[in-house]
Formats: sequence, C-alpha cells, structure tokens
Amino acid sequence: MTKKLILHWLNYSRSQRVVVLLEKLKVPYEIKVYERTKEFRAPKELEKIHPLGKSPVLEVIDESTNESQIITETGHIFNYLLKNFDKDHILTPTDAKQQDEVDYFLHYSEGTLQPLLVSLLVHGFAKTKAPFGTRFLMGLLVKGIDDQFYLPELFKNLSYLEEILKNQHEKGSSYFVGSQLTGADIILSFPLIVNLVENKRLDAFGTSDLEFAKRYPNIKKWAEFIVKLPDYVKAEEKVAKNKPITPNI
Ligand SMILES: N[C@@H](CCC(=O)N[C@@H](CS)C(=O)NCC(=O)O)C(=O)O
Repeated sequence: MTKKLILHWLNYSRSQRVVVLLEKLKVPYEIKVYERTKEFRAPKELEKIHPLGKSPVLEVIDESTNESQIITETGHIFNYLLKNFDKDHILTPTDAKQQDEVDYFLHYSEGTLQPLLVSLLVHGFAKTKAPFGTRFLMGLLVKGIDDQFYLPELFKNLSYLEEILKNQHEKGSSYFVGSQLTGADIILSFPLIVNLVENKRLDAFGTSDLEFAKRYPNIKKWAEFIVKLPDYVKAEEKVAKNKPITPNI
C-alpha cells in the first residue's frame, strides 16, 4: 500500500518541525503552503482541511483507494511518522525505556511547555493591541498575571530542561534522550530554539539574550548544535522562500 504524504504547513509556525522530521526520515512528501494573515493568524482555508484550522496537518492519502486520513497535533503526527516510517531506528532508540522518554517529550512539548509560551505571547499582543487609552492598564494587568503564574512556571520548566541537558552533556551526549537524535530534540526545537534562543524579543518571555545564555548555558549549547544538523538546515532551506520577512510580533 503506497501512501502519499501532504504536509499542510503554515509560515512562521511549529509545523516546521514536521519538515525536519520528514527530511531526517527521508520520507517523500509534498508541502502545501499557507500564509499567515496580517493579524498573524492562519488563513480560513486551513479550516477546510481540519475544523480547527491549525497547522501542522499531515494528510495521508492511500494511493490505491484514494482515501485520505487527516492527522493533527504535532506530537500525534510525530508518533504516526515514527511508528510507520522509522523501522530502521533513524530517530527511534532501540531501548524501550528511551522510547518512553521520547514519547514523554512528544507530549510534554505541546502539553506543558508550549502553552506557557503561547500565553506569554498572547499577553504581549494584549499589551500592544489594547484600545488606545487602556494600554497602560492592560500592561499592568497582564504583567500581574505573568509575574504570578506564567513566568515562574516558564523558568521552572527551563531549569528542569537545563538540568536534563547538563546531565546529558556530562555523559557526552548532545541530545535530550540517550546518545542519538530523536523526536524529542526535534519537537523541542520550536519552543526552545525558535521561540526562545532565536527570539530577538526575549523580553516577552521575561528575560534577555544575555541572561538566557547565562541561566541556561546547556539549552543554548544544545540549540547551537541542533540548528547546524544537515537535515535541520535542509528543512529551513526548503521553506526559505515562504519566510521572506521576520514577523514583527
Ligand atoms: N497543539 C497543536 C497546536 C497547533 C497550533 O496552534 N498551530 C498554530 C501554529 S504555531 C496555528 O495554526 N496558529 C494559527 C492560528 O491559530 O490562527 C499542535 O501541536 O499541532
């Protein structure tokens, strides 16, 4: 049974991780590009693929019957691709305990870490997009919430990840799990690398470039290593023409 894969990809989004995964697994796929609106939202067109209108969406077409399966949620997409296309353990550890650890990170990334970052990002929007005359008040309000909840939670998570990577680096591994690149590194690349390490406006996340590097040197070292991996670079090149400008968010 031959399957055709179509990745519904939104620019400047977490869907880029699926490109990295597909490149690494050397699975043939097509990319269908969606451009963000000027409000930085997904275009309505994505709702025709899945009612929630989010990206990534992986469409799997069975070429013998033309039936199509729609797979959403990055962690679920990763599990599907790893289960079906990684028989040679390119990204999947052979050790069962390490496989569980990878699975944990596939849930953790979207279930715990990303919601903190999205909340802080949306609060950043709230401060700048509030109706004129209310911005100062809005700023105070969201700062109160962020200081009390989201920032301490984010810092707690970053310290947790920093400690894991410190131990891994001490053992001579450059990766989150075991001694090879896994889905864990790829899924964490969006929150840790795109949202944090490469972010020019880190103040939205309660820190600065310098402070981040000082507090989380092992995350920084891991990020510098991951972005140089040939398949990470190839995945970036593949979509470069669809990311012509850095969004002002
Ligand atoms: N938990 C979902 C989140 C999907 C999601 O929120 N995607 C964002 C891209 S970063 C999106 O489509 N945003 C556009 C919008 O909400 O308008 C996943 O892991 O795939």
